[in-house]
Amino acid sequence: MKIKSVFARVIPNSRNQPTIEVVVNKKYKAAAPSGASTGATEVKAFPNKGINFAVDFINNYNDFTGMKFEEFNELEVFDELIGNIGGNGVIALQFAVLKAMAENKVWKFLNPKAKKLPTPVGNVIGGGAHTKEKASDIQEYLLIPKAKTFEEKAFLNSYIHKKIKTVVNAKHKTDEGAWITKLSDIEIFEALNEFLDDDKNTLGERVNLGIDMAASEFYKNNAYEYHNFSKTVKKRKLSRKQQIDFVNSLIDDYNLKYVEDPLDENDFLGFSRINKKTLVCGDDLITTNLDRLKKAIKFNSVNCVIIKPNQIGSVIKTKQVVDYAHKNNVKTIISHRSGETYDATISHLAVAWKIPYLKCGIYGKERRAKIEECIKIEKEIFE
Ligand code: 2PG
Ligand code: MG
Repeated sequence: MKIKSVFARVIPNSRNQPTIEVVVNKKYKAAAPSGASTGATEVKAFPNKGINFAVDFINNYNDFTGMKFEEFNELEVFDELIGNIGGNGVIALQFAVLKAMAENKVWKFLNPKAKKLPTPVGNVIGGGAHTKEKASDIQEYLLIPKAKTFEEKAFLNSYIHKKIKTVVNAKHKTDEGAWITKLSDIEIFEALNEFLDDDKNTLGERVNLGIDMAASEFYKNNAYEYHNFSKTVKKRKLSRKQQIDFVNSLIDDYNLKYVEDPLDENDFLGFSRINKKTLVCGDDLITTNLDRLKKAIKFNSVNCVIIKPNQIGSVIKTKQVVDYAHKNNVKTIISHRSGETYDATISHLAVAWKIPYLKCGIYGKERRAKIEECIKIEKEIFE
């Protein structure tokens, strides 16, 4: 594939914040998302000189025309531009060139033998940094459906999302399309469990629960500060030890199968004390960074890692993290950001790289884009 043109521009993400879109050869478009609960060790989304500088740099300061690309690894040449165009600029550029190389069939280009779709992990109730309203301290209550096909799993998530609105008396949604409720953190677990167990469709057997605590967001002065803890106790401060015990009791009491960022983003040792009968996942802890993943494995902090390409600002380095995790029996979950675009490259990467889980929300056009893409890929593989 030969580059004839590269064009960058500013587009709004789902939170109406500016992000970057890159178009290669007038046809192949890609964009990068943005987080709200970002990890301290993530790369900068945009350079110090700002997003407009990144756009200008791609359009006017760097001539990409004539460059040839045949293989995934050749995308590494763009890694060095991170200082000029930021992590988001590099990712949008690499995704767009990858799409051009693959003529949009990225999964097939990367792995023509791929046969498995990821399980969609869906954010159904939320709060934390993903809303300005009074909501749960826990950022995401997640559904992990069990069914034969991706399409059936995605349907289960949507069905529950639709039904749960009235159960928790919700009116508004978070940035990721999850319901906002005034119920306390504990009451939400109870409402979800009760709903799943009660449902005549035996949903309890077909869906597991998980959470993303994004605990760094409410870790202040050496304590975890809850503002909506339970029905009777609203404000509650937990020490590190109490937080570890609390998370372990949640795993037992509500049969949680997935727990992301239960502790502060630098507490590798604390993570090692979270019960590994569930998937204990590092997001802000690892920030898709190979050195941090190695440290987490050494400390036995996690058995699962979030994969977000723009946290590390390189699709090549992202792949290295995925490979290293799989080699060391650490599960991977590729993830959207709270400020999203219609770009669905992560769906393709999940299939091509055999990533078992895809966290991409349930509701909202930007989230649906990733789900629809997986349904499309499933049809391409199996029909
Ligand atoms: C997370 C993500 C996505 P953000 O914490 O896992 O759900 O949120 O993009 O705001 O970092
Ligand atoms: Mg997270």
